[in-house]
Parts: sequence; C-alpha cells; structure tokens
Amino acid sequence: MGLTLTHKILESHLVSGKLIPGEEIAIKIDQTLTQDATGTMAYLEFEAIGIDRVKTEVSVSYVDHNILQTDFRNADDHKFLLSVAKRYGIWFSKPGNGICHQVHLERFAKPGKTLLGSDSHTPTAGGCGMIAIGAGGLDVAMAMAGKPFYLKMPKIVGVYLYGKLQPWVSARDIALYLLSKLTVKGGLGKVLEYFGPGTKTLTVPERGTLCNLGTEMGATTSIFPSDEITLSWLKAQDRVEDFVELKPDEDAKYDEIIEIDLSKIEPLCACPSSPDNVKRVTEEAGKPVAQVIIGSCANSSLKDLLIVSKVLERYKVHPDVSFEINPGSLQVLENLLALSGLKNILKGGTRIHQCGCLGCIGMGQAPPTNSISLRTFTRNFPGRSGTIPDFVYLVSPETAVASAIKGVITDPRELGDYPEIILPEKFIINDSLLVPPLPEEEAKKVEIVRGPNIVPLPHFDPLPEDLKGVFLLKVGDNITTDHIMPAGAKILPLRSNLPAISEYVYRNVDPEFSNKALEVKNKGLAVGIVGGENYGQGSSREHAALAPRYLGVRIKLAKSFARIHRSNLINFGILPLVFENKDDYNKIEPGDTFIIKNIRKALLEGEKKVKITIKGKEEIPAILELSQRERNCILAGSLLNLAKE
Ligand code: MIC
Ligand code: SF4
Repeated sequence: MGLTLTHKILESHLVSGKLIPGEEIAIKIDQTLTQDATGTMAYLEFEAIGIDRVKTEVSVSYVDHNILQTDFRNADDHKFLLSVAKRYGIWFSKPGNGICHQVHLERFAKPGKTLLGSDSHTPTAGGCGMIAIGAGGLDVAMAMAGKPFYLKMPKIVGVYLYGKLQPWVSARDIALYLLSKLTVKGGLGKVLEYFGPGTKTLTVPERGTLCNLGTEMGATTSIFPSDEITLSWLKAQDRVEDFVELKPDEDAKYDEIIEIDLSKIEPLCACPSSPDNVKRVTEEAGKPVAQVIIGSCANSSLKDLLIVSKVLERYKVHPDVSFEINPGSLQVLENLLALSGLKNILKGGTRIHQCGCLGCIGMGQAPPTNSISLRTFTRNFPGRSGTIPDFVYLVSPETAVASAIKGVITDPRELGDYPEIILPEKFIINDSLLVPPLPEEEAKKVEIVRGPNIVPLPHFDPLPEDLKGVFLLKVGDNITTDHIMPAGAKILPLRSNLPAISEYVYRNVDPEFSNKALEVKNKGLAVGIVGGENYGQGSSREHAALAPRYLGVRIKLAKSFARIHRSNLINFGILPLVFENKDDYNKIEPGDTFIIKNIRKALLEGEKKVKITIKGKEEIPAILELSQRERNCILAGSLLNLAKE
C-alpha cells in the first residue's frame, strides 16, 4: 500500500511508536523556532535542562511579537534572547527582520525535515514540504536538547486540489472555504496533506498561507509536496542545495479525502468573531469599514503586497479608512521597493508599519469603537484586537484592498481586470538582521544578560495523593488561549515574569479569577476549571497552562481539548480530564467543591477512568486518556521535574 508524504517523513524521523492513528509516537526534530513571546520562557526552561549547546541542525530565535519598547522590560528581554542565542548556538532574528514563519519559509525551511516551533502557526513551513508542528515552549526546549517530540499519530487527510483559482480569488479563500467545512475543530488529530494538479498552481508562500491556516482548523500540521515550485522558491532564495523532491506514492492511502475544485472558490470572509464564521464576501458587501490591515504570518508575502500595489496604482484609499500594511519580512519590504511596488502603496494613502506581528497579537492597531476592521490575519477571536467588543473580519489581501478603496466591504472582482503579478526569479536577499550562531568555543564565553523582568521559574510540587478543591470557573465551547491568558501591549511584556502575568488569567471572563484562585490555593486546596468542546484552541502559549498552575489550578475538566493546550497542561502537571458523559457538564456550577480520591494511585496503575465527587455527594466519571509518559509527567508535577528525576 502506498505511503502518504506525511508517513514518509514521519517514518524517517520515528524514534518510538507505530504510525497508527491515535498511538503515541516520538519523532526526531531537525529544526526548532521560537519567537520572543514564548521564547523567553522556552529558553529559561532550556537552561533548566542544563545542556551546553543545542543539538538540532538549526534552531532560530525570532523577535517579532513584542517589538513595542514601552519601557526597559521588552528591550531587556531582547538582550536576554540575543545572549542566549549566542551562548547556545542558535540563530537570532533581530526585531524588524520579520515574522518568524515568513522568515523561516524564506531562509530555513527545508523539504523532508522536521520543525518544532513554540508558535501555533509553525505549520506554515509545510508549504516548503516539511513536517512543521507548533508546540509549547517546554517541548521546544526539550527538542533543542536533542530529545524527541511526542505526539499522537494523527489521521492523514488528503486534500485533493484540482482546477485553478479565478482572478481575484487567492489562497486565503481556499483556507476560508476549508474552515467553513471543517470548523475550528474539524482538523483535530489530523494532518492536512495537499496533493493533486491544483497544487501546481500555488507558489510556496501561497502554500504557506494554506498550511498556516490549517492551525485554525485545529490540525496538527499541513503539508505540500516538494516539487518544481518548491525548487523555484529555493532557487529564488539562493538555497537550491536544500531542495529534494518529495511526493506521496501514486497509490497513497489517506484516512479521508477532501476534494476541492479551485475554480469554484469565491472570495470569502470570516465574520466576527471566529475564523470559521465564514460567509461569501458578497453577503457582507456594503458594510462600512474603518480599518483595513494587510499583515500577519498568513498573508504578508511579496505577492500579497504586490497585488495591493497594483490596485493602488489605479485607485486611492477611501478617506474614512485607515489602511495599514505590516510587511511579513525585511525581504518582502526590500523586494517590494526594488520592484517599485512601494511607490504606489505610499501614493495610494497607506500607513506602513515595521515588519512583525503588531496588531495581530494586539500590539497596537486596535480598531475604533463599534466599527468594522478587515484584516488578512489568522484569528479574529473576541477582543484579540484590543477593542472590546470588536468586529474583526478575516479576508484575503484582494478583498482587503478592494474594501479599503471603496470604504465598504467589497468583492474584489468588482475591480475589473486582474493585474499581472510577476515574482522575481531571484529575490534580493538581505540577512543583515540575522545573527548566525557562534562557534562552540566562543559561545562558551558568552554571559547571559538577565534584566529584572526575567524571573526564574518556580518549583512545581508533585501531584498529591487526593485532589481536593473548588471549581472556580465554568466556560463554554471553543474557549481560546486568548480567553485564558490574554495578550496585547499591557500583558505581553510579562511573558518572562510568571507571578506578574498570572494576575491576568481569565481577566476578560472573570476579572476576579486570579484573586479567587490564590485564595483557594492558600487554603491548601486545588483549583478546577470546567470547559466545553475544543478547550484551549488557538495559540501555543504555555502561559495559558503555566500561569493557571501558578494560581493553583490542578484539574481542567472539559468535553474535549485542543492538542497544544492539552500537552501544555500535562507539561505543567495539570490534569486534563474529559467528561465521560457530556451531559454531566450541566451538573457542575462555579463554586462547587470536588474530591478525587487516590488520584496518584489511579495514574500509577494506569486506570482509564476516575470518579470526581462533586459537592460532597454526586459522583461524575471522567476519562483519563493519558499515555504512560504523560502520567509520569503529571505525577512529577511538571515535565521539568520529570526530566530532572
Ligand atoms: C498567536 O497568534 O496567538 C501567537 C501570539 O502567535 C501565539 C503565540 C503566543 O501566544 O506567543 C501562537 O499562535 O502560538
Ligand atoms: Fe504573529 Fe499573528 Fe502569526 Fe501569531 S498569528 S505568529 S501573532 S502574525
């Protein structure tokens, strides 16, 4: 039976386990990436593991999320990250060089290799034929230390593309179409492997857009074959030696197949406030927009900006609209300049920002009250923009620019002929903001610079024999890590200071949560949280597990969990319990007490179920769906404790 491309790469990296869906496997990791917002913690954890130099082929530390230096803290964090990179043999991408995923695609992504990144959109590199997975910082730290990465073997969904996109329709619209079919949880436990003749119509950054947005469907990762399109991308990046041809076998057996006729896709938009709330642009057309932003790791490549430039050669931005561009990378910006694309953009009435994540993670660019903001970003979770309530739509660059000139949501096909876009055969390459790793002897002499904002990790105690506590909070389905641990300009600078950031846990859901939790913790009791389906979707930020753990959270009882958040909970000794009967969700109210007797024993003995006694009387069965390794981690109190044991 033929193999899928995913099987081929996983097999060549397999350390333990069998490639059977649902089984735990361990794979060797060739490359890692971190970004600043997750990186400070990841490197503190790497230091705690105590390795002298990274053991990977390539590790890169990007600074792209928090590049707003409002005080010493952020600047200090950047110095810390640079010194860590120099000390341990890591590439350092300076602030301004661009968004990690865009730069990685340009300078490091390598077909056939594995990449683990402490950012949920790491799968973007799947556009270059690699298995690229998002994970918590601690998992990435372990990978840098040469340890394998553990995951449940996903199902492989073959996404068969045929036909060709119509003018003004782009990769974003394909992703939105898939989101409308799969929803934000349809990709859980799955890899989306693209194949078929339609793949030949998409460039590597367009493939990257699709792989990037697979994250919003909950997919473990997404991947494209490595073919002549990949070769021309690597040639353009002066990295032809990194090319290897890779494809699935002709008779590859997929667990599921989705067929998409590209010629049938229309311009689509994700309406407020979920990436799967997808409608046709024509259905929303005519609504006034106040802000339009082109940017993020999903859609800020050279082609995305060239299309904007071509449109602005003919039209001007509407006076009521703030039209903003956050270029994906320095390379994108420099090539745009060389192709005279920047001139039209500036003349057309655009506000240009530096290369980075910026408003995508709420670092500025908050929209005005009660007004629509159109963005080519990845997520429109409620409040993520910084304005509450917000009305954020996710759209393609084509729809974004059409709406910016008309001042209302506009189907880009109204703009007439589609301009011709020719991408350079060779990009101008400028690595001046990339600092290469130091040779080993020199690296050993580097001192790590720690500002006062870098607070060492506290010790996490092992799991007690019985867990006795209070359910402080009950939330619904699809709770995001942005609900649990919000980001934005006020909170992001605290990512390396656990006590300080913990005060903001669930701040927008229950402003008193952290105080109440500490009160319970100080009485020697555990804190519990009740959730619905797909609990913890969205980002990879381990702070959404670490900070609750600091506040005394020891169990989360939900209908189902998102992959990365579930792993982060386990890494920090929080039990992810799943309702056996989903209706039992209705039996628990905030403030209810709980007891789980002999939980240590249950974990040690491999029990698959536990009974939770609620309010001292009623018993609720919960599923302990954990591998032996995961059980050991929870028993030890954290993966770090386990590693030290
Ligand atoms: C995001 O898009 O939510 C982020 C910010 O990139 C996160 C990482 C983080 O919270 O630092 C992600 O996607 O993993
Ligand atoms: Fe940055 Fe946004 Fe991409 Fe996250 S989704 S990496 S915040 S651009």
